[in-house]
Order: sequence, then C-alpha cells, then structure tokens
Amino acid sequence: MEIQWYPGHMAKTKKKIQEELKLIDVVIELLDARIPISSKNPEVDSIIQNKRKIILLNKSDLSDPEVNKLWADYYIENKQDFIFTNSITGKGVRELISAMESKMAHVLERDAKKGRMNRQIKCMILGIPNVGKSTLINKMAGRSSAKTGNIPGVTRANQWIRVSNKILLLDTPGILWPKFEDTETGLKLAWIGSIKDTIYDREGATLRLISFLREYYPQNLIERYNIEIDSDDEDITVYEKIAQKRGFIQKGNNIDYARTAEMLLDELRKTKIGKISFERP
Ligand SMILES: Nc1nc2c(ncn2[C@@H]2O[C@H](COP(=O)(O)OP(=O)(O)O)[C@@H](O)[C@H]2O)c(=O)[nH]1
Ligand SMILES: [Mg+2]
Repeated sequence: MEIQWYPGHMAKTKKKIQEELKLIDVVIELLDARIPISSKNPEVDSIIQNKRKIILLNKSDLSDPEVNKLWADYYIENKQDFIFTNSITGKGVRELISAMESKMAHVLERDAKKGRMNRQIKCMILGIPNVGKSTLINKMAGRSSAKTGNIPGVTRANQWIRVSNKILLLDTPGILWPKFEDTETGLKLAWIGSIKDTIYDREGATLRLISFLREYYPQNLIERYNIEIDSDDEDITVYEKIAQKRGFIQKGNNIDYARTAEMLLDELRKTKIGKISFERP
C-alpha cells in the first residue's frame, strides 16, 4: 500500500521475479475475489510465461457468492485452476496444497524414475499490494512453521517455508503493480480500501459507489440505510438521503458529505452493506 511505483522500480521488480521464477514450479497468483480483473497485474502472464499457475480468489469471505459462481464457471471454461480462499482463516489452503501436488504429480513421478526421489515442489506467491499475500504466507507457514533455511544449489537469499512434505514456498512474495493508468481500476481499488484514502477524491468515489450499488445491489442500499430510491433520483440525491438518515448534517443544515463518504466506505469494506462483488466475468 505504501509502494510508489515508477518505471525503474517496475523494471527491477520484474527482473527480480523473473530470476526467482527459474526456481519455481508453480506460481500462485493472488487476486481479490471482489475485483478479479482490477486486482490483476497487467503484465503477470507475460512475466511468468508458460509457468504452471493457480489463481487464488482471496478475501472470498467479502465477495458476492452468486458472482463467485460466475467466476468459477469462467475459470473452468478457460481451463484455469482456481481456488476461493480466505487468507485469515486459511480456508482453501488445503485445497491449494492438493492442487499443487496433483498438478506436479507427473513431474515428480518422472523425476523419481530418473532416480531423483526427494524432488520438492517449489512455489511462490505473486500479487498486487493488499490482496493478502503476507497473511497467506503466514497462514501456510503456520501449518508446519518450519523454515527450511537455505537449500543447497539455490540462491542464498531465498528462504523457503515447508508447507507440506512435498511443497516449499518462497517466503517473500512477488509484489506487482496494479493497473493504475485505468481510472475505473483505481476507483475499485479505492472502494475496497487498497489505495490510500488520501490519494483519491473520497466523495467523488462515494458518488460512483452509490451509482454502482444502485445498479447492481439496490436492495442492499435500500435496506441498510432504510431509504426509498426513485428511479429518477440523481445519485447525489441518494447520497443525501443516506446522510440525512444517519443525521450527518452540519451547522446551517448542510449535508456532511465527507462524513457520509467515510461511513459508506467503512461499511462497504466491513460487508455491512452486504457481500459485494464489483466485477463479473
Ligand atoms: N476479510 C479478509 N481480509 C483479508 C484476507 N486476506 C488478507 N486480509 C486482510 O487484508 C489486508 C492486507 O493483507 P496483507 O496480507 O498485508 O496483504 P499483502 O499486501 O498482499 O501482503 C490485511 O488487513 C489482512 O488482514 C481475507 O481472505 N479476507
Ligand atoms: Mg505484504
């Protein structure tokens, strides 16, 4: 979240990840289940080339179960391995481990036939800031908590975490940049709290959020804030109705837009408005 991306930094990051990828059998691409498009780094597939990949749709405790189903269908259709996860509780981690083991089974078998019996599966996590990489690594490390130290023959700087008998995880994730040139993407990252509040117009973002919720989740808005919405209401009118219901009125009977925005974004991120997904396949 604190990272400042500039071209030199991006090139350096990319090079470092490409170097690490030489050791890696399976890439774990972490996305935010609420925004699988906007939370994807634009270059990740070109960086990893044809490396085996499993997509994790993390924070799936916050996303809309109905939309999750659409994404599941989408990834199945595209023959892309995917798992819905919650890094905090560890939901999906066991599935991830068995998915990696089955994806690599034929390689381990082939190597065993050549006499290489102790072949380990090496994986690393890639993702933009705030998708839950560190939380997931801690969760996976917690399973056995044994750091393996250095493995002979591989870069000394890398530490590996043993997550199963067969799997080693690189202890530092690859942190990639978001698609920041796209304002829609920026808006969605702001809504979910992945962009610092100070670098975007919070009230403007809230107005756009209301517009989105009116279109896709009108009932959630109506029930949470106990308001009526007319189809010809402007978005700003809905904003004001919510403010009035909460009593966010300043001296002189002026609407406190800033306070209303803060409340709405906070409630959205805590799923008080419901489990909401912002992108569909
Ligand atoms: N609700 C929920 N929050 C999560 C999940 N995974 C991570 N978080 C939270 O998201 C924030 C960012 O997580 P972090 O692991 O630091 O992300 P990183 O920047 O990718 O390493 C933290 O506040 C985590 O507690 C999840 O699956 N569900
Ligand atoms: Mg982190």
